[in-house]
Amino acid sequence: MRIDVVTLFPEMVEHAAQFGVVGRALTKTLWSLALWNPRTFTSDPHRTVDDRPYGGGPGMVMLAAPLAAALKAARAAQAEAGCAVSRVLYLSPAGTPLTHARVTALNALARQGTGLIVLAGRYEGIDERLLMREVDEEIAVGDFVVSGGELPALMLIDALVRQLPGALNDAASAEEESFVDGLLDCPHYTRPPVYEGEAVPEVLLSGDHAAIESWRRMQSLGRTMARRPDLLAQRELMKGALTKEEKRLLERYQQKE
Ligand code: 9WO
Repeated sequence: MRIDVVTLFPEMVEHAAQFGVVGRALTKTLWSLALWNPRTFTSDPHRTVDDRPYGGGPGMVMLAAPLAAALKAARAAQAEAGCAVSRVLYLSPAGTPLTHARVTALNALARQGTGLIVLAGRYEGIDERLLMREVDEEIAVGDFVVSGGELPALMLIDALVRQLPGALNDAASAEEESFVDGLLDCPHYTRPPVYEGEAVPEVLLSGDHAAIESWRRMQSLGRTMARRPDLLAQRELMKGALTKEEKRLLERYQQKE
């Protein structure tokens, strides 16, 4: 998988990509990363990348031309590296939401040879004409605004890379299936058996694997119902109504609460 990032702060992305699962996958060459700073594609003495918004208002808008030049370089580098096509992704609070399913779809595209170019903006935004001409998908990682697209871009990249075969160990990969099922994760416990007077749920110490699995499923269903009823509704559309067993587990969870 090949990812290029266009950003005014390449060091931020480069540095963050060195850690944990994502960094290990980079060392294993499961993916490769290249960074492009639009400032290096300017020719004026001040290396200008932004200007005041037409129509007035606060803040600055990123100029189209330096971004276009950076994107052109990224596309050329991806073609040189063997990518048949490139897909440009813009991280923005005005994008459509990133979901597990969307990550999986992008991961599949990238594995089939599409190079991903991730555009991270700063200031109040990017000239709309650049976005119109260059961007294939506008993606939001949540309904909030941050100071730039770099952290959202890193979230997208992390989600994409951890889905690559060999990025996670087999046990962890199987664990991932839980979100695929459209439910929130169950609670986790480790030693000590009693912490600050709070004991680990007895069933987890029982060695009864069927009972443990059933308890975890109950917790996932109960938490999803309590915290993210929208996910349960979505799951119902995808997979049909709750099974009798799932209804029974939810009732048992609600009795305990
Ligand atoms: C800045 C701003 C200031 C006042 C009123 C509204 C405003 N919106 C923005 C804004 O959207 N700034 C962006 C900063 C410009 C593009 C990059 N930035 C960004 C990306 N902030 N938050 C994101 C983002 C991306 C993906 N998912 C969630 C948030």
